[in-house]
Amino acid sequence: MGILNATPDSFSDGGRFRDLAAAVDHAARLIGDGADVLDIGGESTRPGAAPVSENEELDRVIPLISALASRFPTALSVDTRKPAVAERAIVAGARFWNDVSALRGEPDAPGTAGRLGCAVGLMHMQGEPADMQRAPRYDDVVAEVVAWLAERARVARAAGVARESIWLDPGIGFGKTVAHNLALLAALDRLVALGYPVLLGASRKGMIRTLDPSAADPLDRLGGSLAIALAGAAAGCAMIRVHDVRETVQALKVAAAIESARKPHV
Ligand code: YH5
Repeated sequence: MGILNATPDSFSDGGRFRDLAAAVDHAARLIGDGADVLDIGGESTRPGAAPVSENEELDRVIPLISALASRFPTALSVDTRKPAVAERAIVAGARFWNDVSALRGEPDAPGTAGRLGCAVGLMHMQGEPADMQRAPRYDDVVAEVVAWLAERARVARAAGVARESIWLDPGIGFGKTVAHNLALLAALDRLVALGYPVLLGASRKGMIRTLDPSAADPLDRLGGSLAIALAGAAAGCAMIRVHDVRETVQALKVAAAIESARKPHV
């Protein structure tokens, strides 16, 4: 899954059309680099980010999804917590609702997902983006995240979402310390064992900087992002959300080739 930048360039005065053209160019590059899915979000959910209105999110995301759906056969994902935005995105051609609130954004979120019949990504988050990194606390982070996601999957299924349309995501960096993130990454097999496909997103995230203080610039976090992608693939994750698609696809291909060369030993 390639992350498509759909938030406006605040340093450009070219307006909406320039932002749309730049996003289409970026999409073409991600597809050429080997992305199977493009994730399109109009709301920043980074720690401390300001909320975005529904109209603003629609204006950022819907014209872009329409433009991409008419140009490329690649699956499109909409990263939103708002059911109305998800619905318009699916109608415009998106196939996947990536919901970092796991259908808790609004009361009609589960019902909307069931009615739309799209695939949904349910991500774990403790707290809200505005305050989630203030004091993350768990007794047993792995057990709590796995049980919480199993419960959100149950809610989705009760609302009519098909079992095979549900994806689970541990939400790296969303209300978690580096120790919590590492415990989750070391126990991904327990999430995979629930039987739903697992989506993992850690590309360029802050934990990489904590482990390598020289990587203050997110662009200097490719090595750490690849290490996490490979750990995820080894544990059985079915999709990895990344900025650097070409490098990640290459790393995953080499790891898969090594895996296929493994000789069974008695
Ligand atoms: C995710 O994990 N994450 S938005 C801070 C960074 C870098 C990247 C520079 N949406 C996820 O990517 N959806 C986001 O520091 C997501 N899983 C799913 N399913 C945060 C992000 C980022 C934040």
